[in-house]
Amino acid sequence: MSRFVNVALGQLGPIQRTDSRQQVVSRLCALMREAHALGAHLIVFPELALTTFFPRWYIEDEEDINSFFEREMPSAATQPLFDLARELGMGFYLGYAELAQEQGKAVRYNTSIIVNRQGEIIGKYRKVHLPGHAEHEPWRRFQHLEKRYFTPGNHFGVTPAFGGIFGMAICNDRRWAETYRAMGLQGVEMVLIGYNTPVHNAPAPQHDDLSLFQNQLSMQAGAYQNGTWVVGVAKAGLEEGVDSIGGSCIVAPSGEVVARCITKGDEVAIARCDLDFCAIYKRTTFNFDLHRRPEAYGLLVERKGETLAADGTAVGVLNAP
Ligand code: CDV
Repeated sequence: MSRFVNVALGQLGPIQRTDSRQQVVSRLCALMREAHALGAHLIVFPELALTTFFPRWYIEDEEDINSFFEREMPSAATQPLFDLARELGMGFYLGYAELAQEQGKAVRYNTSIIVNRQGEIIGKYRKVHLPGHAEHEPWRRFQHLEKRYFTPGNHFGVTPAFGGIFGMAICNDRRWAETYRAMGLQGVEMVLIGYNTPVHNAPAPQHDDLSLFQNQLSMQAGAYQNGTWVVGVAKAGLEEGVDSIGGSCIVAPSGEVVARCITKGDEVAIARCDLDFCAIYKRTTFNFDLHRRPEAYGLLVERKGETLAADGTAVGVLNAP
């Protein structure tokens, strides 16, 4: 049996601060039309795809900060995306900054949604792993203030979509094994990820030359170790003086890259992905029920020379002579 989903990478080049939502949405619509012409059922856009990557700036004025956030989805500015999805019969994944109201208080999240082929939102995810820092650090060439501007999400769920089981993650999430495993344990068959990754890593500049390699490494490992497709999409190129990696790609459950963007601008690349290709990995090498040893993965603590599992049961002797 085969369950094919034709998936398009909707990579974006830079978005400058002065670019309006309307200008960005028309670029996204152009990518969607191109992907549709190539036979796509689903297009994946990057993290914070509606604006420039504003956490690079220390901004004090609350209204200035809020100008990068969406109070509703769809909004007047983003409605054309939903209309086009319905017209073309094509779904999309979109990252954006969300200003939510919770118990009468405004809360900011780094969010993504899955929209189905009828143009309806069927899943929402709020970024769990927020990188960077919360206070202004003037020694950096540019800031990475996600910890200041966003509240972390608290859940990796999965959504039935496009005939399979879909998951979402955002940028830094892709570097964490737990991201994929949390969804792998729920049977995920395709994980959609958007990212903004500057080439320069201020706290560890010696890693700058490895940024593209480590991007792909994380997604290939996550795909293979959980028997799932992984689709990673960049906002790339020189944005407000900061150079970000491209390297958007689609990774099969085998860990192989089956499609890849080659520029750092707006670009579509497509792959025909068989969701049934996950099963052979989930049934054999990564059959979790058969081979995982959760009892060995708990937090280990030492008590009188014994090693204890998190529930207090003795599982061995630490530092045995
Ligand atoms: N937007 C991100 O989450 N970017 C991080 C950077 C700070 C390294 C990333 O993991 O790509």
